[in-house]
Amino acid sequence: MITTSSFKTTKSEEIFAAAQKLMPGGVSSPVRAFKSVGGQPIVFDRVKGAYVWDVDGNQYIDYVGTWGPAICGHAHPEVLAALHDALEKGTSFGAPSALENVLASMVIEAVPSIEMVRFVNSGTEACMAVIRLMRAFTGRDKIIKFSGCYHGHADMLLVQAGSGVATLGLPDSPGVPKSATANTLTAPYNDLEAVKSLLAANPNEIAGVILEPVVGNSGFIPPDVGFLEGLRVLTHEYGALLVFDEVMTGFRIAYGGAQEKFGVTPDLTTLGKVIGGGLPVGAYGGRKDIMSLVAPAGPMYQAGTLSGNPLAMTAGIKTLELLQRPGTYEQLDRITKKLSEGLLQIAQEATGGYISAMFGLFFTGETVRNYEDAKKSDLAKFSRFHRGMLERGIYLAPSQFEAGFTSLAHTDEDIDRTLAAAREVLSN
Ligand code: KE4
Repeated sequence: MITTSSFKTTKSEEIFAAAQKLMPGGVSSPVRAFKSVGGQPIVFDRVKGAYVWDVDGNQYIDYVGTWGPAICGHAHPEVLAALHDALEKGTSFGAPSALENVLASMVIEAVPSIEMVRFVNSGTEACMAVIRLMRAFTGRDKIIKFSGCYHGHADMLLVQAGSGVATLGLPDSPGVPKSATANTLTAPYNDLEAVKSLLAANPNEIAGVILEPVVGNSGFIPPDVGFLEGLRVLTHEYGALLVFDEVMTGFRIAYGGAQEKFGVTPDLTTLGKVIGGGLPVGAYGGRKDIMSLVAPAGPMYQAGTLSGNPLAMTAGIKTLELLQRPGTYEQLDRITKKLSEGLLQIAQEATGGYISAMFGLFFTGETVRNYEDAKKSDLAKFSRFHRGMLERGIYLAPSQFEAGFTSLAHTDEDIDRTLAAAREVLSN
């Protein structure tokens, strides 16, 4: 167990200093840089189960889980064994493999909206492709997204985005031409009236609505009762498509994702993270009549050298097999309930919650229903909390505008240790 006095990060600091000379901000993805929580990021040496060890030998209980993929725990022995076998056959084919059929069948069987699926290499690619598909199918150009939702870094989606964009307080992003975002309309999350107004004001022009069915990229924000159902009715009414971006929630909120949990079936779904078991993957899928437009079956072009590669397919297949085991989601719900309710009890002036293996905490007494609300929470207090927990061996997402993730590897003892650390940090 780390204590504040034993918390040494000398090697992390050396490696990160060198990294900043080699890579912008010293990282391969902005949110890893700890910009909004202060201090320096710790440099990972290895991960296993619910734990991370940094290059200085400190061990942490990990609630980021490489941003979602590690839902079965890091470096799961059965995933590693499957990958070892797959490696013997090569790392990339660039040609059809039976493994793609296996994972595709598992995804189609699990996710209510998906009748056909296309694999890509990231959630960004999946969301970029699904926007193109929405437009190809409807012949319309405009889309609606929600402020604070993040769907990867494709130009047309970098509008009032969450996650790292929100973390860094960027007003969107330079380099994105106005022409690329002119057709991207935004509404506050959980605001059906705002969506209805946009649909009515742009008759026959809106290809579809894309959202995180449970928001993780503004911090954890669940849909109001009736919000998802309302979007389903409105999009039907206006001939627009409904797209659930389940890159984060897929196979985490439930085996069939948020659409299974809430009983609302979109027209299209994007996936990522969990279905690659820690290797680069993304996917988009949905109604057969829509997916049949995707090249080479149809004219909508999308491609990728490493799409469907045998290693990501193997890790994804094994991960979903592990998640199919009886009791999985009951265990994830139990352990996350204990953590989330414990944190809220300790934190007092705080709000938040959890659904299955996804949780969040805002330091505010007000309800957080959208990104604007989230921004009003005490961000400075979150930063102090993050640092205090890190110094006690608890690794939380380094941004208020991210969700926390548990896994099948987290134990009651881990949760007890986490709550003990939170009591110490929040009592100071
Ligand atoms: P990737 O391109 O990072 O694989 O997926 C983009 C994406 C799309 N949709 C949702 C709902 C997502 O959460 C993401 C990516 N999530 C962030 C963390 N909130 C990835 C971490 C990072 O950017 O480093």
